[in-house]
Amino acid sequence: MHSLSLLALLPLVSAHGHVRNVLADSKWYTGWDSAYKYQTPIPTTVGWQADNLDNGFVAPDAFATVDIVCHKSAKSNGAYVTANAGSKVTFYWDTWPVSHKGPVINYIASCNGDCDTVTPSSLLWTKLDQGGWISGSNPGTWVTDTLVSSNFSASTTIPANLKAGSYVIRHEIIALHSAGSTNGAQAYPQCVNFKIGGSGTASLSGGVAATSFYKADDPGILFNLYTAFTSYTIPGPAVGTIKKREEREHSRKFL
Ligand SMILES: *[C@@H]1O[C@H](CO)[C@@H](O)[C@H](O)[C@H]1NC(C)=O
Ligand SMILES: [Cu+2]
Repeated sequence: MHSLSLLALLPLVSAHGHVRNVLADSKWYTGWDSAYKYQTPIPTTVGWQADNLDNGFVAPDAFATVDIVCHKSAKSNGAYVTANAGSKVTFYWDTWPVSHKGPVINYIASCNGDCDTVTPSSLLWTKLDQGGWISGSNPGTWVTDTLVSSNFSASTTIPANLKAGSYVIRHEIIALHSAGSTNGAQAYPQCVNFKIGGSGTASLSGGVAATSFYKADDPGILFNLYTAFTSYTIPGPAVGTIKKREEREHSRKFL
């Protein structure tokens, strides 16, 4: 692509948001910005790169494809956040439109080795935590409003006794402003590499492929914000459990 058409793309790029920074254990890391695609070489970042040049979304008709894992044509981009089990991690978007209300969800998967060589479709995910509807309706107050009023940030906590190793956290906003129509929901996933330290002994179990997270007609995917409602069902698997090495027959909620 030559530079003239690049310039033409720039106004589009500012319309939505991307995970610009990640903060963990008091250290800042660079997330991902589609503008990096045009730098030679592409700078290494903790955020996975993807071909979402307009900061765009994955639509429900692609929820069963590899695009939903870490976004379109995603791949690990060379760097890792270094954090200990039990640490808080904060994802900073550069901006987020207030109209794009919906759930914010975090998942984690083990790379079983080097995250840089892992294929997205091989990752098995455990849901770490989730937030969605807070109050009101039509459209109501949502965790995305909290994200906007918190300097476009949202946090998660690495499970305290997770064993050390390389992991990917998949941070995601699902925008519902058009979700009253079939194929109208918008998933904005961003994968981030972690080298998790500490002396934890627990491993993830029961993880699922991202291609099985959501269906186009899930109640939390096909959902009309612009009507009166009193509840909202966050889509995807239940918040996960991890198993302690010493007592594999028991499992424990993360939070
Ligand atoms: C807001 O977030 C950005 C990172 O996206 C950070 O550089 C900045 O310091 C934050 N501002 C405040 C007031 O915390
Ligand atoms: Cu939009």
